Amino acid sequence: MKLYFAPLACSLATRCAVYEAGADVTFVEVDSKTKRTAEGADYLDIHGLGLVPLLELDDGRRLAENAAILQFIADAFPAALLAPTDRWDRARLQQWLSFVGSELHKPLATLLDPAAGADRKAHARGRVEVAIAWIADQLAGREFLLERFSVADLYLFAVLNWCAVTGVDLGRWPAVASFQKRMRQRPSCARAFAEERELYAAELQRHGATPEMIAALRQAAG
Ligand SMILES: N[C@@H](CCC(=O)N[C@@H](CS)C(=O)NCC(=O)O)C(=O)O
Repeated sequence: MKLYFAPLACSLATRCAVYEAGADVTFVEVDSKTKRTAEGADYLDIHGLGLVPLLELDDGRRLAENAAILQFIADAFPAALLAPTDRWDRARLQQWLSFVGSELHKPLATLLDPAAGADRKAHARGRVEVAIAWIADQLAGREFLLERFSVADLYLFAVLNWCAVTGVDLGRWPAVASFQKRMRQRPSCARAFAEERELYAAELQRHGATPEMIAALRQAAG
């Protein structure tokens, strides 16, 4: 399998899932600005929307969308216990994947978008705060979004990382801040984050960021 990803994008969740599963996957970096892959291809020829993640199977079939890819990995490697199989709990997993994708990922992405104006950003910030407050309520007294660890936790981890660079202070929601701290310490997440942070710094450098800018971003990202 191949995973098309961009450093520290939402595709980080799938990298974590791959490490959790011990799966044999080739990672293909996509440059967010040029849309070229590290293999030299035009990514828009591979995925017309230019979005990551994209999973390519050995027979060439391709699967897009975080929620679908994460569940596919979970189902392909059942021994890793990354998703519940019980019908109700599976529906709750899908509920969380949808929630993170629509209520948190998208408004956080607006905060990261240099083309978004102040009004759009203010609206997005409000949505992010409502979503995180909701997650904080749900996480009270528990370790994971469901009764046990699942790919939904990985998706949440991947997008919450953007809070540090968008001025969203997770300290306002202690249950969420400690969730994120726990996830950062999980071996799959710690490894994936450290690897992609270096790749992200390299991408910034390719696009002209100074060493000082990169150091400042590294510090903000933790
Ligand atoms: N609905 C998609 C959204 C994926 C997405 O927004 N990916 C971002 C990175 S986090 C991306 O590829 N952005 C590049 C672009 O917008 O051109 C999914 O859940 O997979």
